[in-house]
Amino acid sequence: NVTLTIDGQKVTVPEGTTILKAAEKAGVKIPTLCFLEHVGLRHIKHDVGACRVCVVEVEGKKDLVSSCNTPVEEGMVIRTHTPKVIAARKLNLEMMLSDHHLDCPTCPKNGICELQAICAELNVRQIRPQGEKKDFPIDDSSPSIMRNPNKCILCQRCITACKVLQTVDALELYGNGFDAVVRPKGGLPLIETQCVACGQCALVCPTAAIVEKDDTWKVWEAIADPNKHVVVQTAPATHVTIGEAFGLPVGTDITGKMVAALKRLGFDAVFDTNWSADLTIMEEGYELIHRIKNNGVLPQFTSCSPGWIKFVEEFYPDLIPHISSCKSPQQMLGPIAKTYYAEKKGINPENIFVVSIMPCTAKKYEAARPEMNAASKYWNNPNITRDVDVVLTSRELIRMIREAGIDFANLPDEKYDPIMGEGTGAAQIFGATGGVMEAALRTAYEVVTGKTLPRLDFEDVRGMKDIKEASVNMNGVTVKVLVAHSLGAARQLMDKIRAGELKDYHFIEIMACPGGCIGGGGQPIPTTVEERELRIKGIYERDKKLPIRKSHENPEIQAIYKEFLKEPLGHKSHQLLHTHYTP
Ligand code: HC0
Repeated sequence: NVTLTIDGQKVTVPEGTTILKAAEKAGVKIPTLCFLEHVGLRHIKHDVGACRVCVVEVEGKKDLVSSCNTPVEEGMVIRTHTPKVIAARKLNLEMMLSDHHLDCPTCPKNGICELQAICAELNVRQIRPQGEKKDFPIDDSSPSIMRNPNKCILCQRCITACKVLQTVDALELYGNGFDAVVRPKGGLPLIETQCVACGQCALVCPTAAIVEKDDTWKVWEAIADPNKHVVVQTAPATHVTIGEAFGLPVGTDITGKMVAALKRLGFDAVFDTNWSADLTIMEEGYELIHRIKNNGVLPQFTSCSPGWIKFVEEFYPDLIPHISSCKSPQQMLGPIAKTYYAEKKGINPENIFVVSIMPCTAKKYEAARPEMNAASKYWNNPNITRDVDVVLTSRELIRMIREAGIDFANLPDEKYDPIMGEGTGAAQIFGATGGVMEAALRTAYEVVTGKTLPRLDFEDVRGMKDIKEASVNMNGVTVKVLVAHSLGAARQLMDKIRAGELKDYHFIEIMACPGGCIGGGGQPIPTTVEERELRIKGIYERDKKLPIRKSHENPEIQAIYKEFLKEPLGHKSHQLLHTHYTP
């Protein structure tokens, strides 16, 4: 242990502790800007000491030191708010502001900008170094993410998220001094790099240098168009996250309020991606059983997380045959709205406009993939638009609710519309890491054995551990499964499979984002480890309280098979619900 003095208080901490953490223990708050204790997962830290907002004075040292990455020493005497320290912090912030575009009122991060907040906290009242403003071009090449390098403060959190957490490594720090910038590797537009559109960079960016693409205007226009029948679907993870932005505790189940808000915004029908998550379980479960019985390629990988799909395409194209042919629930609901629903309601599918509310930036990219136009092909009608017309992230929906002046927290609970509105507990848990696997096991077990599961909760696949595993005996066959979240964890499994290991596993669930979709790149900011854990708790609580908790027992899923699809993996399923990827 090491004992030191911080602002006159003695504190003893383990060797290797940073000054910042020691101060925290002494009850002293040192301000930070670029520092992040955890990027996505508890074991990934970001402490490059770039912003120098956390500087402190160490007795006997001439220069100030950054507290986030300087370890304590025995007998150190530290002062955290001397005039020298206060002046240095202000000057460091002023330097950052001197070349920053100060268009705060119209900035997409207005109100949730960490640079704005720290300037308020540290009482910055002037910008003495008057510099030239940065003049980098804005990069809007990606359907998911907007880069405005003029807002970059070089904290490099995005680089850690991309390189260490996701192992995608699409970003780099380039140049020096005034010309320094974080940019896509090689200076390419983002769309031309290996970026998988997961948006974890946008979650950690303190300013608006990286944000989601804003598609809200397209939705306002569609709603106002009297010729359009605008339907909306809500992803599992949004059920427990939208409320945060309106002052409700993190993880609160706001399902009923979200439906009420969407109806007030003017959507013609409000559906639940939980419904199509149940549909996915039917198709994916039967696909797994088919692969096991027919010596198909195993282990089968889940296919619902589009960042993960892009990751396989970019880095492991040889493993593409392992990916389930099922489209994601988002991409199942789209074509079903423009076929089954259109027929049932007697609406011309050309006039149906499908909007998704997703926790995910990559879902925008997924909806834009060229093959995602099954309804148009089904009807052989080029006037039918894409299966999913617009994807909004949770943050964009929050903005629309605010724009419309809806008092979200005080809304009554309202119900989804019939036909595609019923979702089970199994579908609800899709939003948390391990949830797709658990939902699949609940159904596969009962389909294969013909017996009722004695206990629905598969605890082994739950929680924030990077890689989880479980095995379940089904009629004498031990089905072995693995679950990983974050692409760094996925990479560990993929390397093993490529090396010929993990051959005795049957099914692997991968979610690109830490914690699963509750930690998606489009979720409310902040999304830290703490928010992720509370949202996961909210997901499982909602599962517990739902009357139906197994996908195959969803009456609206039973109805679509009876009336339209006929059977899982049948002809119509192949036309509308399955896809394939080419290496
Ligand atoms: Fe997810 Fe999904 S669960 S990827 O994590 O499968 O985004 O929430 O909507 O599509 O359902 C995200 C969340 C979805 C899909 C579902 C899957």
